[in-house]
Amino acid sequence: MSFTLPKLGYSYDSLEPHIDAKTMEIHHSKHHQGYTNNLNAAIQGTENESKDILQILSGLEMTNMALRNNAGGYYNHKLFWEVISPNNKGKMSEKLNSSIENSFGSLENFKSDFSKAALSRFGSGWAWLCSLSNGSLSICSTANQDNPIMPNIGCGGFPILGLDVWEHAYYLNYQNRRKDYIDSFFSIINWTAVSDKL
Ligand code: MN3
Repeated sequence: MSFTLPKLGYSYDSLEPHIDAKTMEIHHSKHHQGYTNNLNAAIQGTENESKDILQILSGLEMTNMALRNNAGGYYNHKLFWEVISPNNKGKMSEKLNSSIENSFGSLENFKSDFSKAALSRFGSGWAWLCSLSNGSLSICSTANQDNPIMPNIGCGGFPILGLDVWEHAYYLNYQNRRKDYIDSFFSIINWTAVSDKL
């Protein structure tokens, strides 16, 4: 199959002041479009052409860097756009709320642990909230465009929330202040969408 850049459910300027319009425009129309184009080029003429993105990621040959980087980049950004929305749109389900409390003690503890994972990622990468097969949730971080679906990444479970901490995600507005960007992220999480992924 051929992958296409997902449309956003909101305008580029609607996440301000948390994420500025220019960053959103470049991030979506240039970066994500680039990963999408390069993913299509990487699967062309290979067995991966007939697979969906989850099949590609879970069966990934990790030494295939073009596919690893661009399948990851395509999937990670698609998830990212889905789990943010203007002004905390949406409501956390009872199930997600109790999973967070059971797994982390409280919503505040979850935010603190997630922030640490995002802040301590050296260089470029992502912080994840993952749903484990035993019903609990866990937080982890991956480098570059890796994600928890890839084999043996040391970050188990299925991602239901992801935060992009590449500098291209925040540098225009926040420069080196990654912590401020992370704090702001909690104001634009679409909890309905995250709940639906659990
Ligand atoms: Mn990005």
